[in-house]
Amino acid sequence: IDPKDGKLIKTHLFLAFLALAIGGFAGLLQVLVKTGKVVLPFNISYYQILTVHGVLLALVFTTFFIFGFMFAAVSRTAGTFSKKIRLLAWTGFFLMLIGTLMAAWMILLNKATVLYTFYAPLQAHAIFYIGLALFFIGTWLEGIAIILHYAIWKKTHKNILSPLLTFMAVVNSIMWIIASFGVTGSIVFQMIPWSLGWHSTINIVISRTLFWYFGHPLVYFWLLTAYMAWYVVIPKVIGWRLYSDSLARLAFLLFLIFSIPVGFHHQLMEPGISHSWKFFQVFLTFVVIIPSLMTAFSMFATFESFARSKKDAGLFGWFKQLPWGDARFVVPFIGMLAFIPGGAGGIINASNQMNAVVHNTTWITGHFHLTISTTVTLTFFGVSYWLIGHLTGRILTKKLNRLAIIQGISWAIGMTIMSGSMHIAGLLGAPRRTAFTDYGGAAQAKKWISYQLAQAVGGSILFISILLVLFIVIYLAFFAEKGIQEFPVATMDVHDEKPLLLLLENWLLWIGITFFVIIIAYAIPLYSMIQHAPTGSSGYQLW
Ligand code: HAS
Repeated sequence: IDPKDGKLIKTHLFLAFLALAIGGFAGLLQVLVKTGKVVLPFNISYYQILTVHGVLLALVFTTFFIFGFMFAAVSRTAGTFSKKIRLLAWTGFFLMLIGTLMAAWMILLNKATVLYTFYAPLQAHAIFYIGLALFFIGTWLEGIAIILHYAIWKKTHKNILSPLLTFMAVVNSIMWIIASFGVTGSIVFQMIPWSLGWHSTINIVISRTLFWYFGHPLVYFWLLTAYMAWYVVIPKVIGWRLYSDSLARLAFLLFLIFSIPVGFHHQLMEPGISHSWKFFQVFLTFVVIIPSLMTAFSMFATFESFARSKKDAGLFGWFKQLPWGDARFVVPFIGMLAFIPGGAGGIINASNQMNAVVHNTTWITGHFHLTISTTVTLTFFGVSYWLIGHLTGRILTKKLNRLAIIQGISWAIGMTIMSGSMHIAGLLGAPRRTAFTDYGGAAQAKKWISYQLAQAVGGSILFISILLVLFIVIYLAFFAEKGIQEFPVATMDVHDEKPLLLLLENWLLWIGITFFVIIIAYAIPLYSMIQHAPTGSSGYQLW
């Protein structure tokens, strides 16, 4: 990677890890407070710390890391950015930074204790919302930089299939831009006027709907970045090739189409949306599971075909052939394993009747600590263990590699304890997003206490694991042995590209279908929400 692109990427990663450090510490405080044995000093509220934790980890850590990694992937596979594209990306970066600082300032002053979902009726200071709007506009500029770079590449490489990593980054950027229009619309047209006092009421169901229109593709924005590494980087790390280029592209296109029109599965328990539209979006949710199953198939096929090419060792013996001593493989692999129960939990959540049991309980918190905080996050850590060295000209030495494996294993142990107890307590009815309380000595609440203690044990192990990550990352950036660290990219021979090219890079077709499905899933329900705005609202229906 050209050092000029490298600087852009390193700055993104630096901010991501800074957010991880602070957000991780807030997480530790939370699990301790939840035991009922620790009280926060200086009147700091549990919900303020929860907001810091959620915003920094779910929004700031992920977004800066993802754009950093996508820039790296595109620069590595489609060539160095032009000056103009780099300028666009830097402009986006600074907007994101200013927006983050504005939001953080309000959260620290306790004027934006609205959790990471920030939807009405919780209200924050207007500066928080303006900061968020700037943040999203910044991400659009970064996404557009990726798409433009791809378009320029296409002009000079007519009739050639684009590099797979670049293609994936383009799909992820398009999905992000289309999805974040929803939440940015709500911030600009609902939240900012409302927080400035221009309107005294707000249409809550619309604000939540626009949030979840964005909120579910947000989780796939995280996941697809991990999938980029699974499909393209991991096969090379283990010394093998891509299993199937076209399968990977098709999976990504299916995510583009089906990630967005599924937000109602977060609102199954809410009034104001008719059953039939909820049913339709639940159906689409089950469709979007398919590309994940395709990914699982592709990963198994990659591992097995590689291992069997070395030595045919029976039904399961081939498993031993995988590089169990290489952190670049082991750490993301633990993430893949976590996605088996994590994905199964998602399927439970999406099933209407079972959602009634688990909604708003700590089961959900357990679900997303398996998916985003293990599957995705461990993949990001695994990527950092070679990407940072690649950018700084330093190598993952044997000792660092061993430490990185210990980090991955300690994460797995901490998360099994923490997320496991969240799942069980959730099934016993423990509500999510609540500070410690014994509900006036209620018998049911007593059953949750031992699980809350277990969460503190798991959470403390996870915090130690975060310290290990930070140590490895800082060491790789400044102190590790100098040398060339590979950026692994697996390829395969694609013999007849023409038909694939015509179909898979036909953006008009795929984006057209995406909008078509979105309009079917959302147009009528949104119209009905506007039409049936509660009486007493200002008459503008959005408020
Ligand atoms: Fe989810 C709530 C449904 C996936 C994140 N989810 C959340 C929230 C977050 C989140 C953050 O339907 C909470 C939001 C909030 O604050 O309220 N989720 C699903 C479904 C899936 C799913 C159907 N979620 C994710 C992913 C996330 C994520 C991915 C982050 C990255 N989720 C829901 C629902 C709710 C929800 C409801 C709302 C609940 C409520 O009531 O509030 C699916 O995408 C899952 C499909 C996945 C699979 C697994 C495939 C397995 C693979 C691994 C292969 C392993 C290998 C290893 C190769 C079917 C690909 C080899 C192994 C060997 C053994 C050798």
